Amino acid sequence: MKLCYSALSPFVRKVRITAIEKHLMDEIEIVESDHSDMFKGINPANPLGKVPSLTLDTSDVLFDSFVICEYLDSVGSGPTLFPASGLERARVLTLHAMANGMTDAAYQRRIDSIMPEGEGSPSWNNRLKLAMESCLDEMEKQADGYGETVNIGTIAVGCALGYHDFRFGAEQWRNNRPKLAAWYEKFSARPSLAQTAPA
Ligand SMILES: N[C@@H](CCC(=O)N[C@@H](CS)C(=O)NCC(=O)O)C(=O)O
Repeated sequence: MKLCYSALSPFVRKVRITAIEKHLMDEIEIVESDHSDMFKGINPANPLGKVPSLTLDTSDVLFDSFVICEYLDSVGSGPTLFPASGLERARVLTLHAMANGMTDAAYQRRIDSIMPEGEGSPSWNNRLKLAMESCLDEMEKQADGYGETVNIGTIAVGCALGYHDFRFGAEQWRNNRPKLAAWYEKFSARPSLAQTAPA
């Protein structure tokens, strides 16, 4: 399997964490993305031009990160990260949707901040920042329930918080969110998160 990769992408990180948790890293070859012209996309294997994508030995190309993670979960070993059905599955996927949406908002703000002079939008940036803060507030309410659970929802929360620290550290999400901060400190020490943390 070939994973088209970018070292700092939080979406690629989610796939790498999943691959480590499912004991599949030895079967994955890393292919670097092409950053020569960001306005042309960085991954020719994906019609959307984005990373990650996973090319299988059958020549199938899987994207986006959620689809890749679910595939890896189904072919790897160890506890499942995606509950099979019913309300339990819906809850975990909703947590994933919130955390991944927060990461999307953070990524869009980051891209906006490096656009040529005058091409950014301060109003939209504020809208995205508000979404990130609302997600963080909701995570603080839920944090006691995360406990030691490892699934695609808590993995996505770990990636969202790691990316927030990496790109928006000055916004100090830990202020007034002690439960989430305590949970994240423990969760981010898991080998799969520690080995993939953005440097
Ligand atoms: N929904 C996608 C998001 C992927 C994404 O936004 N990737 C970014 C890197 S973090 C990317 O490839 N950006 C380059 C571009 O859009 O041209 C997923 O979950 O895989």
